[in-house]
Amino acid sequence: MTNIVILTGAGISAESGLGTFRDADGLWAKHNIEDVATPEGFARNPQLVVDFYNMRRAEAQKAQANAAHIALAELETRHNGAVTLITQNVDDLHEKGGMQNVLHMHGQLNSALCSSCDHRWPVAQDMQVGQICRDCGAPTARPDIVWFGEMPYGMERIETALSRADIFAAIGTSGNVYPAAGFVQMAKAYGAHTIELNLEPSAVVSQFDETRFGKASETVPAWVRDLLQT
Ligand code: BV8
Repeated sequence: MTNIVILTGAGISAESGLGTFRDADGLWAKHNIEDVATPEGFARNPQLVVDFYNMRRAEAQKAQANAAHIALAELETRHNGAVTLITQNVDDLHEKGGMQNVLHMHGQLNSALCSSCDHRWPVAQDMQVGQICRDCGAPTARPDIVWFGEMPYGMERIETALSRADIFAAIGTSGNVYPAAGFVQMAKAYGAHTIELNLEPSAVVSQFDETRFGKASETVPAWVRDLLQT
């Protein structure tokens, strides 16, 4: 019974047409991180930030899961040990691909958060600046996204899963953002076999026991086939 922990990043959604962050034509090439992915940026110009996430929510809604998302859902169904999927992605393509349990450590486009009372509720349409909280009625709704300088979600569950991992895989992430980029080190310290599946070497590639380079829609189904045959 092997426990598998998987961390995904924007690269797994690239072939579904969603932009990554740090590729040449990525989101950070068109937007300033400080302006759209920090609490200070939101305080400075909430309309810019709300528009940025409205645009990404609309794009994600039109996007379809690709073979990589679908392969991971098959692994979750057929693997006889635990499969813990942690994603840095805020889209719902893992869910669209059939994954039952997804830990969105950086939040989700389809969720709103009230800055006053911490209430969360599903959103499918555009959000507005000063949107009213469905619970406390204050005009303090914001996108339910973890910005830089904010605590990622689920860290205790993540650390527990990493401490029990026999296999840790990072898929489609450049390894630039912490604490996610540090998970491989934690898993390794607990004795996990670590593998990176990416289009090109990440910033933390040297910490992996195994690497498989290529497009996620090809490397992930092949890796899942290998796992399910063992
Ligand atoms: C925190 C919002 C503390 C959601 C995001 C100095 C040193 C170390 C750390 C820090 C530091 N200074 C500041 C920090 C902390 C900071 C950080 O790490 N900064 C970095 C930039 C240095 N981290 C934080 O602030 C985090 N919080 O530390 O809190 C704390 C403690 C106590 C109490 C309070 C607070 C919060 C981090 C979350 C920030 N939010 N985004 C959104 O808008 O989506 S991060 C952003 O980057 C996204 O979430 C994204 O998921 C994440 C990682 O990017 P990737 O997914 O890796 O995407 P990227 O484009 O970079 O790479 C894509 C990869 O895919 C590439 O490798 C490419 O080759 C590959 N690829 C492309 N196509 C394909 C492919 N692979 C396969 N197939 C393909 N077809």
